[in-house]
Amino acid sequence: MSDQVLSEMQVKIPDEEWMTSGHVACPGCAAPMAVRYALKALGDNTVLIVVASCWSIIAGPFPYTAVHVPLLHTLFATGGSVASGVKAGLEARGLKDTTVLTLAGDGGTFDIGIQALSAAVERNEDFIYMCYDNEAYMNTGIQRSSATPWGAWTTTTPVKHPKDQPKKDMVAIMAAHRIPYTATATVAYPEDLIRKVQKAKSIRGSKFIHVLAPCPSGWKSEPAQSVLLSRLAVQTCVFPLYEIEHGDRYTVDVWPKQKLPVTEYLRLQGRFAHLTPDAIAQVQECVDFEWYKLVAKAGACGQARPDAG
Ligand SMILES: Cc1ncc(C[n+]2csc(CCOP(=O)(O)OP(=O)(O)O)c2C)c(N)n1
Ligand code: SF4
Ligand SMILES: [Mg+2]
Repeated sequence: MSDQVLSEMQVKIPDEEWMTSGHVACPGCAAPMAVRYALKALGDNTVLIVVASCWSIIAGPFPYTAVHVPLLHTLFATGGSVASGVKAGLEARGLKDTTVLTLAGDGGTFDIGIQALSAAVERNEDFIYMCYDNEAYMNTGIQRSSATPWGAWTTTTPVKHPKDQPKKDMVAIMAAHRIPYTATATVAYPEDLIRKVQKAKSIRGSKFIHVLAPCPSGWKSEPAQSVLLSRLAVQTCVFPLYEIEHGDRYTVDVWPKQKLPVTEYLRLQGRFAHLTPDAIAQVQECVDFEWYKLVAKAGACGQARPDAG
């Protein structure tokens, strides 16, 4: 038996490619994979807004880009406001069907851009905001962000003083705005990711998609293991795949066939190599607590666990 993926039978990955192979991400970077799938879901009637991040580099040097859609580079703090303005401009020109997709890292979303993002989604502006979360400020040298998990090494949380705060729950913050659609995704479940982006496209108003994006350079992991790490994040329940409609209707989209211990995920990443057995037990306890909370919320919305019969 494999994981139960709600979208598996319904979604076919589109053949069309809107991203070229000429991007300049590090080998094994999950960030371009996420955008490749997102553009497959959206098609070419899309404007991509890229907030300052690794993706500003990944897209390629001017006048070239690695995507076959209009692309606008913008400032670190402005993902929400630029998306609002671009959408208004498109509508003023009668281009009501064009999708605006903002792409930002965790630093640009959880920290620096949270004010503009909060304001835009509170107005229920019509755009999709995708945060690719590699859990640190990678482009400038692996500094900790509020998305960095507890216990992780970064250059500003060295091994002797690893991060001592938990990861900010950005999905809960977006859901608290009661926007029409909030979801999590990873590149290990591409049908699930594509279904969520297509669903977001079909809904008018603000949509937030949080994609875990393994970064071999910052996570000290093997480039060939980024998809595996994305899958293990889901199977250990470190990063569950779920969606929330209108802030309170929870659905768990992938039910691991067997919930794996967090060590399966942590041991493949050098950024966690210093963790003691006690520290790992603490991580496990927090992951279990959050997972059972999520299952309870989905249960309260009428979703039964598949293995509950
Ligand atoms: C106001 C401002 N401060 C700092 C920077 C420098 N800067 C560019 S990208 C970046 C890191 C972005 O981190 P994140 O959003 O997590 O994306 P990642 O690089 O990890 O993909 C920083 C600090 C900037 N462009 N603008
Ligand atoms: S530093 Fe990390 S996120 Fe940035 S391009 Fe390299 S692998 Fe990707
Ligand atoms: Mg980052």
